[in-house]
Amino acid sequence: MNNIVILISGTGSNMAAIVKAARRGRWEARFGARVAAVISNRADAAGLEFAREQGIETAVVDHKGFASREAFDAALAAAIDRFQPALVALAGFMRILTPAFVAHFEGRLLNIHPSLLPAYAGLHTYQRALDDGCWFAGATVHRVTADLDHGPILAQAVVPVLPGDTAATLAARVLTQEHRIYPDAIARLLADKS
Ligand code: NHR
Ligand code: GAR
Repeated sequence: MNNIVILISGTGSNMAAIVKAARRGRWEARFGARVAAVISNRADAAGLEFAREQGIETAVVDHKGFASREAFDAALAAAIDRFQPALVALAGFMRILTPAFVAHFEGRLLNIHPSLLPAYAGLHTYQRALDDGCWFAGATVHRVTADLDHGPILAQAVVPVLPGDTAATLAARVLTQEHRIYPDAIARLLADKS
């Protein structure tokens, strides 16, 4: 079985989009793939409730319970390894991962980032794009490397910046595209494997 583990920190709408795409696209029949677990670093992440309702295993590894990034990442890696995943998808996961963690999951780690990388790596992407006067913004699916938001690009979507946009309205426009390109990129990777 090609297990997929999804890491979240909050709402989990990208995670939900992947779960729904897996069902609609019959990933189990076509690729032998399923979303095996959703893991959050925050116990109050809303996405955990959706995952439980779908009958998906959930786990919480709270970064605040660890003295160092290395210790947190080791516990997180152990929680993920239980599922022997073919893919680990960061979906609004908000903790920077150590080089050791990235090496352990090399070739299996993906992220969706709310900008047209390599523009606007890091946080506050919408406000930075607005402040710079960009006419376009977007989202990127990329492989995760130790170099934050700099891994190989697997998919991008471009959206216009519209008059009167705020960070919130731009984020909402970008997010609808994220829900399309992230499941599509994962399905392509699974198709390549099978
Ligand atoms: N880790 C590595 N090694 N490489 C990447 O490309 C990663 C990563 C971990 C997360 C997602 C990323 C994004 O898409 C991601 C990509 C969190 C931060 C951050 O500064 C930056 C980028 C991303 C995720 N986090 C703060 C930290 O100290 C905490 C912020 C918070 O908790 O709100 O870890 O944007
Ligand atoms: C998404 O826009 C995602 O691209 C972004 O957070 C949102 C999560 O939404 N990711 C980051 O900013 C990573 N630092 P979701 O929880 O509803 O999927």
